[in-house]
Amino acid sequence: MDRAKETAIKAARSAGQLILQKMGDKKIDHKGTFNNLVTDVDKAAEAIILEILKKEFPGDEILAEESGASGNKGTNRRWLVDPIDGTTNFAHSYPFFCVSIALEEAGELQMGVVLNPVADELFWAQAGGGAWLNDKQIKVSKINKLDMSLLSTGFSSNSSNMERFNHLTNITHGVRRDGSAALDLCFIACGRTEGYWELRIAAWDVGAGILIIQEAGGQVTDMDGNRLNLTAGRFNIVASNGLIHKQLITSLADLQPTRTN
Ligand code: LIP
Repeated sequence: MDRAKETAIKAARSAGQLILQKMGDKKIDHKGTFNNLVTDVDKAAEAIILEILKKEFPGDEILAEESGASGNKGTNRRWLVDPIDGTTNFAHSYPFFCVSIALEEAGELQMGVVLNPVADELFWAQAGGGAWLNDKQIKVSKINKLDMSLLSTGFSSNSSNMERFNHLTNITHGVRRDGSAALDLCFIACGRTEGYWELRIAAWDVGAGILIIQEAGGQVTDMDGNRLNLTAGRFNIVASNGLIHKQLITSLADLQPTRTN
């Protein structure tokens, strides 16, 4: 698994270098709706990552945000790649985005890497090996009360989440909407926030962050508190330091006008 981690870090750093170089020189396009953005840099960064992964692991399957599924479908090893998580931020040169790369084996997350190239923060984890920020091990926070917690969420282009955002904002220390699910998850892992939720998120957005939180002592489930199914196209997610998980699930459920899956 070390070779997978080293390869993922190499790919993330190569993509991160290009992303920073192109911050002031990108072409913005839309995927479907007017506010679901993609740039030429997303695609170029993904091409760099996939070239490195396919050279090192030609027998593996890859699911990437911009190019979809590729590689060997018959294997039980699947890479989850988001070349720029936080594309809308990047498109506006708003400096909060990352590269997210994860590896699943037989349906279990084994390795995850999230690189924030602006802050030069590399979050990573291997199953059973703890969670790390650069060369320091990280742990979730010890805050055990929802009303003392700082949360985050996202508004993927086709989900309504405003009522929950308002409600949770009023009963906690606040809810941040940073625009990068992978970094939202890593911020829980290193104790900067205590919880996160989002509707209709994709596996490539959260695969690496899920393992990093779990290895940092946190918890990730669906909105009912059950195990996530990463093979679903899009799914609802709740993540936390574990200590506030039940309180967060309950508060979100209090408000669900209709169950959205
Ligand atoms: C983004 C997610 C974010 C979500 C956005 C978007 P992308 O991923 O990280 O949490 O709210 O709608 O899906 O598209 O920048 O890779």
